[in-house]
Amino acid sequence: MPLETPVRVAQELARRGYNAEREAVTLLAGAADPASALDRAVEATPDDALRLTTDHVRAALDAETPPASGGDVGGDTPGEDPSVSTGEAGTRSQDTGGGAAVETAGGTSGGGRAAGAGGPADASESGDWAGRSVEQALHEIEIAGDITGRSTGTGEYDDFVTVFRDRYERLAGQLRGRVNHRPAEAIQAMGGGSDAEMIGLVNDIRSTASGHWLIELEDTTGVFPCLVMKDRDIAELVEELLLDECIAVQGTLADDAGIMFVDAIHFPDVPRTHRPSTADRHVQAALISDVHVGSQEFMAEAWHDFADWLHTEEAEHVEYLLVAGDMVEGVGVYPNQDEELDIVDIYDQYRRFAEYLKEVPGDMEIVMIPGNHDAVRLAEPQPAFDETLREIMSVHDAQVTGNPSTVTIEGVSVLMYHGVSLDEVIAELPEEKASYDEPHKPMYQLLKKRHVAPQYGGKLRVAPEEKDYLVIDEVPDIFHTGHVHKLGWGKYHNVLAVNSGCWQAQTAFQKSVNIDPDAGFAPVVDLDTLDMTVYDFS
Ligand code: D5M
Ligand code: FE
Ligand code: ZN
Repeated sequence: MPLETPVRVAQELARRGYNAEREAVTLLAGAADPASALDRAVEATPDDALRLTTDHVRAALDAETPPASGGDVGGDTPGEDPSVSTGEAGTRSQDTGGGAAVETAGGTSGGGRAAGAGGPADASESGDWAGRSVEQALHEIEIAGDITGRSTGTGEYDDFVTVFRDRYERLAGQLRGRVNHRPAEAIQAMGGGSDAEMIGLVNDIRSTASGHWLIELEDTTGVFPCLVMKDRDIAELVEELLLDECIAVQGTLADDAGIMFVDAIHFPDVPRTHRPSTADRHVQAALISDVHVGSQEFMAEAWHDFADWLHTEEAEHVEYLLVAGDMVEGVGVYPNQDEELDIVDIYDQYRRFAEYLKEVPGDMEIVMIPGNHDAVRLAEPQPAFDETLREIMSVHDAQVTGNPSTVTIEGVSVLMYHGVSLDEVIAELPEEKASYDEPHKPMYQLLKKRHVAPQYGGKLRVAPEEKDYLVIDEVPDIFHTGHVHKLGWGKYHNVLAVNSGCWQAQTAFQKSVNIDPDAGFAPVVDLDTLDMTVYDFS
């Protein structure tokens, strides 16, 4: 491939896994033989470097003229090169188990993008690239599990009974094949020493005076106490339990038949053999959330860079944009929030958000669910934005749906959920199983429990409906959440879990509690392979 233009050079470097300093790219493009200069520059770059620097290129160009100016090649020692890593984000995201690289798409670092110019300028620079050409006829989006327009709950006690009964029936259905369970009332009638198996919702978890765990399970016929001894391997699983989640237990009744000694605990879980579906063609989706327009900390520049980048050749296959809630900062969501508002009227916030949405290429399909900062009811499941808000955001013909919803794109199902329950899971579970630094891990727990918000109460408000919309009936191919403002991704039994960070710099509250948000990143997933690349616009 001829490498006469900087954009071509940058693309070729990107193909080989390198980011490059802008001047390095310019130097290469101007070389007598750019292709061989690029080969040499890559050779001269330390193996562990992610970024090609001007020095690497100079070394390579010097070596091109045979009587070289004396042993310069390879003179760059990796340890001395400050630009070897893409910085904090690159390193950290490797830790989060993702395995994909963080690429710097914004700013002045090349990587296939012209600095500062953005959009159309990039297109003209890239030689024969004629700009985005997206075949919208190929687009396919199906939406399921959306509460919008179906809410029947009145908040009465009976509604709670109905929703918990539905939760039990559906999750028990997933566990039934694995245990030969009996209803609580049948177990109550069994004799001492009998083997027993039960499926129930966790009603209570207590530790006994001697440090064992007493778990009360409830089904539609009654409750039964189950004891997990502290020295058993399964005691570790008790640390993962949340109230109201559905599990199965197998064990033996005590001599007086009043309690079950538990030998095994089963979660509804995702089968290890789960094989995700993929798209039939190379097409990508950007998964973002927590834009928080209207906040003083909203990162407008990062957003502009992201939107500009979407117009470049590098992003031509990014045909879908999924936004998992918190479009705007909202009003009155947290105490003293008004002190940090840039736009105080909620509708004006959505008007401004619509302006930002306009920057996104018109040929992209957008799907949006609400979050806890949005102007819809706070209790989950949350319905989609109402007519007025849709009208305000209509500039882009985005699809709006409830929180949660399953959005199937060209055969790949994406469970979108804003993520308020993640705070609860992180608070309840041990650090290694769920933390803000590895936000994909609490997502694994939700997949394991097959419920996006198992524990009712606390910060999480649940609206009782005639069915439990928060149960994960079908295993999704991708699970996409936001809310905790941290970036992290990984695979759980082949399901790609992505928590997408945010577009809001650290707020005063976050500072006070040491939350260090990952702001200005765009995780992009290949729908044909489910591989992830994170682009950095921060
Ligand atoms: O919340 C972003 C993250 O920060 C989420 O983990 C909750 C937490 N957060 C932010 N502000 C507060 C206040 N004031 N109290 C408690 N927790 C908070 P988001 O709701 O998406 O902005
Ligand atoms: Fe948020
Ligand atoms: Zn949120």
